[in-house]
Amino acid sequence: MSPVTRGFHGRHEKAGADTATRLPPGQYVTRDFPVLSAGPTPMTPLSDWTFAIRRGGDTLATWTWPQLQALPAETFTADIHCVTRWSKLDTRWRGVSMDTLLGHAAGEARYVLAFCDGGYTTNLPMPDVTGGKAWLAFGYDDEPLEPEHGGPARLLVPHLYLWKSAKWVRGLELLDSDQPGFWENYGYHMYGDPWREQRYAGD
Ligand SMILES: Nc1nc2c(c(=O)[nH]1)N[C@H]1C(S)=C(S)[C@@H](COP(=O)(O)O)O[C@H]1N2
Ligand SMILES: [Mo]
Repeated sequence: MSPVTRGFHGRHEKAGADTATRLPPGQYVTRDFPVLSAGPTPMTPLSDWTFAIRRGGDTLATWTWPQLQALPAETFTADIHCVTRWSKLDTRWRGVSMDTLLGHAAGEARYVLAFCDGGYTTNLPMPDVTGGKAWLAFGYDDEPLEPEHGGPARLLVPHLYLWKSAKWVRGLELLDSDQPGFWENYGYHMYGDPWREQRYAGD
């Protein structure tokens, strides 16, 4: 019989020793990987898939799937935090740093709007998708990223609430001014820092 209180089992996992410092306010740790999608999972064949950097009407750069796979990739571990209050610690991903994809274009815009198959969008300041803080992720736990979690590839920006990590992402639109994306238009915070509990506009 475990001496641990029953309430610590199940969905709300008991925290490890360092969890107190790694868990943003109002979050609990889960071992599950919940799926949160505003619509059906799009299924774009890899032969049709591209990732694009756009500005205004111009496409500044595109990568096909084989071209993306040819770029230097990193395996990295991150804690992820959903605004619905679950956090998942030590998630293991593989992907290409957004620095590699944005290249010199990064310095020329202050914000980006990520766009996706299915029409989802989300906005981020350029400093939050550069400097080693964001990836185009296509692997999870040494496997290809599952479609329900955003495969073939999703944005991963672990230092912001997970709605900023656009699944099925197909590119970034470079912007001079901040423009709300899908959830931001419904009242979610424009920035979404879990450590400052920026869940909704005005937080
Ligand atoms: N394209 C797209 N990306 C999305 C979403 C979505 O509905 N569509 N949901 C967001 C939200 S609200 C969250 S919490 C995370 C959930 O990622 P998961 O389903 O892999 O847990 O994806 C984000 N990215
Ligand atoms: Mo979410």
